[in-house]
Amino acid sequence: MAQVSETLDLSTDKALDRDCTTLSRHVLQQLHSFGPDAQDLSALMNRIALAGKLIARRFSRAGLMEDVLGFTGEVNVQGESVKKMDIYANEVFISVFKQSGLVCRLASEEMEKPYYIPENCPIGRYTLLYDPIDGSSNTDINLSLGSIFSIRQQEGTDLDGEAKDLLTNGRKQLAAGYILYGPSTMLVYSIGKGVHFFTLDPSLGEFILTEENVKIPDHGAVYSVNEGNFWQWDEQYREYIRYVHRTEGYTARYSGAMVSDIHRTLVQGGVFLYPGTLQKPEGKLRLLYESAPLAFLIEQAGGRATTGTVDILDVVPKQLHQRTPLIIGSKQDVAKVESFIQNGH
Ligand code: P6P
Repeated sequence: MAQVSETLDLSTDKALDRDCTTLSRHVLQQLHSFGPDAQDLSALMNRIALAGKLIARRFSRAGLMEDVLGFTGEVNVQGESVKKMDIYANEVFISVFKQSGLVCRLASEEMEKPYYIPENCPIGRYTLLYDPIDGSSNTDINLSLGSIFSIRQQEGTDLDGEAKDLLTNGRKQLAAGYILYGPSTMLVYSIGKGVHFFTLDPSLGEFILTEENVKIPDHGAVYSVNEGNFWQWDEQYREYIRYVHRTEGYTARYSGAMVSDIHRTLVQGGVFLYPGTLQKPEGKLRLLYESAPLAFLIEQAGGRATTGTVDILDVVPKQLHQRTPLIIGSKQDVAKVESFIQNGH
């Protein structure tokens, strides 16, 4: 009687093994552990994946449903008009974590103060910081968007409810990543052991591993910036843009959703930048739940992220919604922008 293994088609084996490499299994494999900390991180990532599936499902049917798209008429703590999807996605993260027993707080772009898990719910020792929908301007025009997340461990007791322990540098992050709602829904994450791509298989309802230990090219042809702000920048940025305009081999791409632009940069190389402007010298992007998680990922992939003078992961915020200028991407391309900022050429 032939051994079962001798009759199995290896290609089927590989496909089956890949389909079984779910996010939670991958996290445990990464940590080579089944201890409580590993199980917590695995469960945290699973909850994030559930949030991503719920948001992706809403986006995929938004045009067919009442009252999903458009503005709420409110303005958030950032002074930005709020989209209905911003609120929905914010609530999704709260709902999937509230009873998880994994977190004590959720800090979001959409909430002035962190949401503290109520006393009647199991309290965990992690904090989730997130931008529920990054790129809201794309919600009503069916373009790609994302969610950005960062996981930190609570330090101290936070008795005053001011979450001051979150005001530390980005190297304190335990995990970070994003969900990209594009032609396919992808979850990209790192727990400090490389960057890994998962793609949602709607027929399974699972995020399946599609690429491991992704490395960003040292250089790419694309520079990604909103040139509509050209005359609002310091001269050094304008000089950099003149350089890429006149130098063969560069091209511009800018989607309006940073997660999309960062994903392209991670895969193809290049640089994304959102400089400070005359009105907003600190720039538009938030540090704790936009720039720091993306900087964590890009550094894990062999790239760089800087304010222009300081590495993003070394910046210590003074307040939860602090903004920062951001230059992020391939080592050589980030260095080129820094050279114009620091030396004018
Ligand atoms: P602008 C979206 O609001 C966001 O935070 C990023 O996703 C995006 O890169 C940027 O702002 C777009 O801002 O000023 O170019 O429209």
